Amino acid sequence: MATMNCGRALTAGRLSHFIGGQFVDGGGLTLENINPATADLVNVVPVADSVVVDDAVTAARRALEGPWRRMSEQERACVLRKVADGILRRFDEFVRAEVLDTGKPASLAAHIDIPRSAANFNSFADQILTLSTESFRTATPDGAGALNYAIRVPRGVIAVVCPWNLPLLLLTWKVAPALACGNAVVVKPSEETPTTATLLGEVMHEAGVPPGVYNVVHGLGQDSAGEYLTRHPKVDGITFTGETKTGVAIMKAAAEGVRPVSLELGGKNAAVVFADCDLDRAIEGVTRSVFANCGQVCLGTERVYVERPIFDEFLAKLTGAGAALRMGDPFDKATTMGPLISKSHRDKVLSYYERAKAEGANVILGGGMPELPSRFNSGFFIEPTIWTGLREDAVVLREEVFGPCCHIAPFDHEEAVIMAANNSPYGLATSIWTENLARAHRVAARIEVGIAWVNCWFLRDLRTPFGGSKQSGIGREGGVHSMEFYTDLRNVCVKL
Ligand code: NAD
Ligand code: 6OD
Repeated sequence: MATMNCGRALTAGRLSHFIGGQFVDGGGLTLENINPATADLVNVVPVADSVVVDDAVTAARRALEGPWRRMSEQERACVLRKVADGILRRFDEFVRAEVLDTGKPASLAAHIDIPRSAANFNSFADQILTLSTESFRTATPDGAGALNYAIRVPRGVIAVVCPWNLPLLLLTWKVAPALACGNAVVVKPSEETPTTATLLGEVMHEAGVPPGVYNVVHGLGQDSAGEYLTRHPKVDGITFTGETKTGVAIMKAAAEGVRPVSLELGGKNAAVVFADCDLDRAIEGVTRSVFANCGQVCLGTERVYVERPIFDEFLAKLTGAGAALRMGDPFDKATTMGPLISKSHRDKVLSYYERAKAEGANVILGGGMPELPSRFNSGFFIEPTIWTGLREDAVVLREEVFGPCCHIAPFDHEEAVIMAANNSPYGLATSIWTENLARAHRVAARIEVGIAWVNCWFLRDLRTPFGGSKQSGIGREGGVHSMEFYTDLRNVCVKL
């Protein structure tokens, strides 16, 4: 049990790194953490240079020689449950920190981000206790035989590099199984959303996670903390969630030293709505999949295909649902959509809004920036947007926008819509809306994705395989698949 005072995550508007069980400053440079709803400064954040990153990796390596390695799976599971309890005990503090960093409605953070982060620790605590390995009796010429059995050993030091859209949820999705398996981690949260990862350091300390097992370094990606971490030769495995082009850079870094990678990358997900669907349910689900988190969900829908007989009605209802979204103060219960994460991301999304018009789209809803009360007028809000009429090869239909927008097209035949859905370099997720069970199974098996939802969206069971096909990623996490990534299998062969 760690008993030293570890300090505080945040002192006088300045966040710290968390290294070897202590909150530390360092690196010289700083970055400003901005509230996207108001453009106000939230905190100043130190940027780790290569020395600071090396300190964190060294602390993690040292931790692997200490009490953490000697703990049984039961003891580790117990510590993880205390981490989950610690997050829930400080629930409001975590919600507030996530809202200030992302601008998302507090109702969303309280419903999804923070409870799911605690659930990640409880789920992987359960899973480590039920993990089994294989064994074989092997015949030998002397007749006595041999026994082969496999054991799982922690990989070692895991680099965890995270995006900004679901900061604590996606971080804990990787940290919880990594720790359950007995590894030590160095986390590089997104430069846009550094706070909850840092606060989690306090919770880890309170829960008795030994110093050095959980480390956090802040900074940017390329030529900064992210790259120093993923290139560090003493890192044994890298797990990353973010853009596909960053995944390519990280995979190259991992090649040096032949380190394993798990990559959860971008998407350009299609929703397929058949005329026999439960329309109200489909509208509710597609509205969430297009607009939730201001469209900044990797699993979100940017291409909607609707069978022709219900196309007009579907379009009218989805447009109505998009128009009913309320932007503004994230702490106001009436607010249902927050801003985009940053000015530069809004510029990028607006450039796609312009591109859609240039490519001949009919703008059915939105297409620009909203007028909001003065306090939020400097925030990075953007209008929910719906287009029709684009050709399948339009840039806006090929590239991930990562904003609250979608294109809706009619279709006439099942085969044609499967081809359209698969006509993408990405393959992360799809949602299929139909009351015809045989068709649901048939289409789900044909769309080239890691996750196919039928009559639902973002319904998660943490034991199931999660990840992307094609350029949406490599590997699967979740349940036993996480355990496979975060452990090395060692076969023991005993001659009897
Ligand atoms: P990003 O790739 O720009 O950044 C993610 C993280 O990588 C950040 O911490 C960043 O600092 C770091 N980074 C950037 N360049 C790096 C480099 N060269 N070396 C090491 N680290 C580097 O992604 P983002 O903008 O934060 O997130 C949005 C993207 O993430 C979207 O494409 C979205 O689809 C994707 N995403 C995917 C999933 C999934 O599960 N498949 C989940 C969430 C988000
Ligand atoms: O639910 C999850 O486990 C998960 N990784 C969600 C990813 C969401 C992407 O934005």
